[in-house]
Amino acid sequence: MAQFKIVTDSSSDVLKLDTTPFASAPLKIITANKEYVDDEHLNVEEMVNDLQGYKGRSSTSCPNAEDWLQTFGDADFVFCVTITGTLSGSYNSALSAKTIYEETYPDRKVFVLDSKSTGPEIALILEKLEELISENKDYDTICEEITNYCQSTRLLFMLESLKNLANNGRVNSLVAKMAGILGIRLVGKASIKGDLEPLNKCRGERKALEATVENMQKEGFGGGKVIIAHCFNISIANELKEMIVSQFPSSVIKIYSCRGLCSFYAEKGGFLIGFEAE
Ligand code: X90
Repeated sequence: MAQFKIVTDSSSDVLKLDTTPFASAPLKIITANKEYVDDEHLNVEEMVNDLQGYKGRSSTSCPNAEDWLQTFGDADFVFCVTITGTLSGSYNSALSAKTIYEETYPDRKVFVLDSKSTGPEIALILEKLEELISENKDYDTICEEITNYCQSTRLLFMLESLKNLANNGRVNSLVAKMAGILGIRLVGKASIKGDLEPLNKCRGERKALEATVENMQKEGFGGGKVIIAHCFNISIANELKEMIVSQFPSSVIKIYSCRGLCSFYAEKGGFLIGFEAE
């Protein structure tokens, strides 16, 4: 039996880890025609293209306790990181699963962490967990250190449309409208509370990128780890990377493309950026 296991939901965009047993609980994206399961089999490009031409209702659903229990499997200690509990029921389901698991196996423990975020900020947290485990730290120490680490990570995002967020009641419609104007991009952050906090309305991509880098600095970025997740906008992700490197040569930057859940909400052209603050 594995001693440690790391689990998360598909909002993290992470499908595998290098050195630690790992599982991910998929969220689902639902339209009147189709249900997309956000696991490793999902064809994200096809989903995003389907959705672009789709005019009907669409929604998402989070893992339930049973889904989470399946990811826990057989491990002495499970670290479970969820999408923000402020906008999703995933965190509460994970807590129910923890209760059931610990009652069933009194010797095992599950640490459930509400990331208050999504995507690349969760990815940073998972990388850190893997690092702490590989350093042979014990369960309690890892719980404490990962809780501290979360205080130092941040998430910013740039969105061209907030249609899906607004239609599903995840932002108020006023915020959604200002990003709906052609050519306006909304730059914002994951708030301390774990919801969307608008920061700047920018005309054009260039302005949005400049605002993003300025906000990173304001948030205390000094050249640490950065992960950029984009929804079919690799050129803007590369441009952002270059701007960051030129101002902070010590930064270590990764780029990847969003999986299903983040693609659904960030929409085509958008990006999310997770980073370490000082
Ligand atoms: O439970 C569910 O159905 C999932 C609901 C998720 C709602 C929010 C997803 C946001 C995805 C959009 C930009 C970043 C926002 C960060 C806020 C913490 C990405």
